[in-house]
Amino acid sequence: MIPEKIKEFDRELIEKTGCSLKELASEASGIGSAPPKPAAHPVAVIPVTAGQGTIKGFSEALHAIAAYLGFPAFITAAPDVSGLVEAYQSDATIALMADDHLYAAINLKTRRATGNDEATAKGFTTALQKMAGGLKGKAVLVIGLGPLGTAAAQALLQEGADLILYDLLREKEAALLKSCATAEQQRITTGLTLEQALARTHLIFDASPGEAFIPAAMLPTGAIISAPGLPLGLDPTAAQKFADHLIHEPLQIGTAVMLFQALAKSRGRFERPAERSEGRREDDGTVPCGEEDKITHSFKEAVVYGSKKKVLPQTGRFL
Ligand code: 2YJ
Repeated sequence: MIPEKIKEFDRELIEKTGCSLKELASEASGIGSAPPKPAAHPVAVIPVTAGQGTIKGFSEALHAIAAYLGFPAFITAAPDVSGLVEAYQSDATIALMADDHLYAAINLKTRRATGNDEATAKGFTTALQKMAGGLKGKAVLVIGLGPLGTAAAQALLQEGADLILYDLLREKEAALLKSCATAEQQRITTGLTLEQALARTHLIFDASPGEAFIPAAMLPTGAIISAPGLPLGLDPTAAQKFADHLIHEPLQIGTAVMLFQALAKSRGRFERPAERSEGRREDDGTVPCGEEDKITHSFKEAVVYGSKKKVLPQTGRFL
């Protein structure tokens, strides 16, 4: 359960990265050295009944994460539009809400909107960078090139890492490579088998929805793994063997980064990667407000509140 385990999670995060959740999120969000004080920014968590409906414990988990970071947080009494009205009337700064397709934080005062994929990619890239003692000039293997993996590739390039891209659908590697600037393309390797890729680097970003396809024997000595992908690509033995250098959780880091990104001063643009083949992108790779609906993303399986449960493949909802 996230609400009960968040302190323990933070302790482990500090052990592995040297940073607390708050420090990591503040750094990953890029809001600078003097971040706004969470205490001054109430967060309204709005349950959403659209589509597959509310998920038991989901709003409570978001509430617990926001409160742990020092935001005055509350769950609106009513869901959906009434909840949004309640958030405005309560003078909340940030609304947190998710339907079957998108999990977003919206700053109700500045109109800045941030999305979970991009925030999760930034947060887990920062975690990898901390565990690795920097990423500049180092090769990082990105496994799984859906929206999260694509956002991670962008974040890792920004950190100065060289990339090895791997996806079961090999055409995704070529498409991502093609979408990068020429200078970035020089830093990207594609077309390797997973075994070849893992023989070239010990730094791994697992954004794949595949489960337990990486046995311990395939991982190099000293492997360091950032794994927001659900479920975990490492098999249970590998996960246990590399536990001290593995970060894998479904909600805390992404939500924390979203909250801090939502406090950034500029209105910004919607911070989520577009499907490469669709959707207009700005020069900085973000998607303009109003065009988020062109984006798709899904989880095949999610881990929420400490128990593993299947999710519907069509929607990838947390269950
Ligand atoms: O309010 C609720 O309880 C539900 N409407 C929550 C729905 C949660 N959304 C999902 O599970 C999305 N498919 C996942 C979005 C995360 C994107 N990285």
